Amino acid sequence: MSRLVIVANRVPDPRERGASAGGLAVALKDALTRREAVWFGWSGGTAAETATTPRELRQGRTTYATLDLGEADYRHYYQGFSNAALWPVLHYRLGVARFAREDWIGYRRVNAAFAAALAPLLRPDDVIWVHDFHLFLLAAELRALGCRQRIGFFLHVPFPPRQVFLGLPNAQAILAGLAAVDTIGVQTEDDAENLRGALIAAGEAAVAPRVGAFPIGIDTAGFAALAARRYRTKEVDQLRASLAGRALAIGVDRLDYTKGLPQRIAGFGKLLERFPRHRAKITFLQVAPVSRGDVAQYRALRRELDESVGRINGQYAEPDWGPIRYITRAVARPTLAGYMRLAKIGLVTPLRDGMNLVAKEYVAAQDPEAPGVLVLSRFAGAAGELQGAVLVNPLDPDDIAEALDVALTMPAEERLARWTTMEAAVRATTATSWCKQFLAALEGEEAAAEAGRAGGRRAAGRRKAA
Ligand code: ADQ
Repeated sequence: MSRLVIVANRVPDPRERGASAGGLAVALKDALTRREAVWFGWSGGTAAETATTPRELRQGRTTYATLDLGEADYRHYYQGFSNAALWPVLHYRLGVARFAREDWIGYRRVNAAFAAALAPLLRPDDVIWVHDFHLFLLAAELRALGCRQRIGFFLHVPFPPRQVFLGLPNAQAILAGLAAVDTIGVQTEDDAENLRGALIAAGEAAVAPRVGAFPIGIDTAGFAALAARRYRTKEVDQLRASLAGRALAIGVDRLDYTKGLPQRIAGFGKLLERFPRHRAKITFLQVAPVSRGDVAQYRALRRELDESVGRINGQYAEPDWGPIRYITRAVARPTLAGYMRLAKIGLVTPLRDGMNLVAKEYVAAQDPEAPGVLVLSRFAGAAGELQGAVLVNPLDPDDIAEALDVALTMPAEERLARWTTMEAAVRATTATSWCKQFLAALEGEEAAAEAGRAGGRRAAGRRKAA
């Protein structure tokens, strides 16, 4: 089997794997244990200049090859073009995006630098799988260096309608860069339609048929087992005891303006205002560790949340009950899994999200005898599969309040019926199946082409013999 080369902005530290690992490391675990692999990308560290030769660390069958980013590249490529321009635009938020020519230049420079550092590590029959919006141009840069390997690209975040995407300066260059990719994966059919539309509008119609939807999943059985185990630990016991018999609603997100946190908090406030029977009967725990804390919009979001949580707690708290518990520190994943199982309501209301794995994790974490209710944004990719959720418009606090009321008063049979359909969906698309399907699409064509070439050689051989 040929070697798999994963390229992603961030490379996990293999020494920190195990129970606390999240994100892409979990999704790729199966693929990485079954074949020789290289995982290439940014170390997470900075230096005066971007490194030209990666540091390599071997663990199991995977070589982790990482580069430090130069200070200027960190500012322009990472904070600038990736986080301040692409991230908002891809989440339909043109108005929040900040564009600067130096950021675009930095983005191109780092994509080229990554390609130059990766190319010498490649073998002719490697299969390359590039991840996410930080590296839209990597495939084109590799091609420019003469790399002929199969290259796949997967976009973890949404792709907006072309009218939005084309508002991004340099949109055209990004779409042209995708022409170097053999298989382009996105999370949902809507994303695929949008990307195809943008490619066609940009004169890259030939690339459009290479775009397909590959919804990402979780390690469903693993997460369910983790939640069941962690349910019986001191941390979860303490949380349970502190609720004094009240229901728990939980939100788990990175502190990001796409996650709809202000509207969610406002929605919870509306619940207490409009449905007084739930006052002092429910506690909302929001875990949202600070991410990208050095970007201005994120600092503003933090201030806004501090204020609105304070306001609602001030208005509705009783001496023995506070409505909202809000934690901006990181909480370990295993503990979160236990909390999710305890929570009667999972509140997942991003304004836009590629998929949202927290929604799937909440479903997997439930006690099959007495599952909770998922209140889910219709604008999360996960909504396509999780039709058993109570779906809401995440921009509308009143809609969130009404959904919470529905969830809190839902009869046990309906809860079970809804959860059963969702659990089946979460089990049907897992991290492993996602990975297999994408690689089959990427390599299947190669295998077919290889078979075709072999067939052609055999036919030529027969003709010669005849
Ligand atoms: P994210 O925006 O990071 O990912 P999400 O899918 O919700 O969003 O979470 C990814 C992982 O991070 C999950 O395993 C989740 O449990 C974990 N996580 C989130 N918040 C956490 C917290 N507060 N503490 C600990 N762990 C936390 C991007 C896209 C998503 C897409 C994923 C995967 O934005 O739409 O689902 O990639 O493709």
